[in-house]
Amino acid sequence: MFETLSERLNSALGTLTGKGRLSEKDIEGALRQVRMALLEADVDFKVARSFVAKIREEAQGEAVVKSLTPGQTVVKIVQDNLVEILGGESAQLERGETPPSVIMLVGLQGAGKTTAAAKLALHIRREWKQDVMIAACDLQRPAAVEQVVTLGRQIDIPVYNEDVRKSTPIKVAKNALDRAKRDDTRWLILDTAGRLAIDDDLMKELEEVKSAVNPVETFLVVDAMTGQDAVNSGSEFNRRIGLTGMLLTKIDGDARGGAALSMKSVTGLPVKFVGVGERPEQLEAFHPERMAQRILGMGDVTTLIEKAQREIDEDEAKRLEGRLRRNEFDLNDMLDQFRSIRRMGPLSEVFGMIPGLGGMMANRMQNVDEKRMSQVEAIILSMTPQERANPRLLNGSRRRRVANGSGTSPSQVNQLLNQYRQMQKMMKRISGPGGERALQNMMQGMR
Ligand SMILES: Nc1nc2c(ncn2[C@@H]2O[C@H](COP(=O)(O)OP(=O)(O)OP(=O)(O)O)[C@@H](O)[C@H]2O)c(=O)[nH]1
Ligand SMILES: [Mg+2]
Repeated sequence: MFETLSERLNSALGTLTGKGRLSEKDIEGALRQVRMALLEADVDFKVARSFVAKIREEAQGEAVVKSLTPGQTVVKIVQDNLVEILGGESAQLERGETPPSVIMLVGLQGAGKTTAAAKLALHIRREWKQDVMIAACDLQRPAAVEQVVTLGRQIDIPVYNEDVRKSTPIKVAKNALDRAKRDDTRWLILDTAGRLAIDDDLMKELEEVKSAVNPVETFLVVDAMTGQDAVNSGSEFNRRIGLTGMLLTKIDGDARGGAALSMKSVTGLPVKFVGVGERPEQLEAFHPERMAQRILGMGDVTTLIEKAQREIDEDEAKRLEGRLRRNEFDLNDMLDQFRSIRRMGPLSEVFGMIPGLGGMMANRMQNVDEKRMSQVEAIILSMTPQERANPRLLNGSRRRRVANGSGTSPSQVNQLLNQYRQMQKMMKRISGPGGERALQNMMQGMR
């Protein structure tokens, strides 16, 4: 996510942090690199220019001159301004006064609207424990309705739809609203049709749907990879239909980040959510502060903890703790642990949120570790249940069998068993008396 931008900005600012005093030339040099980094990330050039100008002004201020660590102070200035252009405060999802609160999703073809409808539905149900319904208002192609219906079935969210040949988007929207009212459903999400480029017919249709159901939120779904074009289409949609915010998709791809960084400044609309993958659970609320920290390689511990809490079931954690105390942590538990970490997302993303590891390092670890994780799974799955519960059974010939079965080598199996023993030891230390302290020491060791 924003790897190149992150790398560039960090190297620009890195030239400042080591120095005891900063000359004008130092600052100018760094600012030039910052500007280049932004432009290369496809940030709107006016936005980049005013960003750099603001930092220049603040960097000449007293705070920097008097600071014992002027480089750090400049980094802080950059961070604060980054938060500012990303939108400042985190924007919340609005609720209507009387249910259902309607969220309408609009955007160009393939931006990720349909996926986003499912993601938002899941998000709302998980965060607020309220009922959500999706309305299939894209009647452009029969397959579109089919796609939402299937998605809805997968995540167990009702989808309201009508016969494509007989209905219209407005009818579907109105009838869905009636149905939601009758069923006392709190949220209604409208998936609408996209077009390749903005055209008048599309805009008219969307205007009509909007005035028929009066949504509390109208989100433009934007593909982060389209860069400046996305920003331009954003302004146009906003002018015609009136938007309340944006949902930026595919920031897990090689998006250069420019769209995210320019959207708020150019359109005045906050980014409220970001899509970080294809799966329905891969949606995150957008927090400018956390995003700035991630971009500057400072990690994002808050999101990491939230993800961990979401993926690791509380009962499961208690059960594991009990097993640890009784010294029963076995390979099944290890496999569970690995799987819950994997569910948190690609490792590079997880590592990127740990301060100190930063985006760059996380990137390098990505391939190696994804492969290694799959190996760990394969190896453990090639063992018998008895072996998993009691790894001591694994003598030489059994290890060879496991290696064959998992397409690895006996030394890789040994490596895994060593890892298991280390993990077991570490877990014992953490869960035993003085565990908190041990954990703190470990965290310090990581920095
Ligand atoms: N990697 C990644 N892929 C995504 C994300 N959001 C959507 N996609 C993918 O993008 C493609 C298009 O998504 P859709 O949700 O069908 O897009 P749409 O805007 O509904 O498209 P139309 O209905 O044709 O206008 C699909 O292959 C999705 O899996 C995301 O956040 N990350
Ligand atoms: Mg669609």
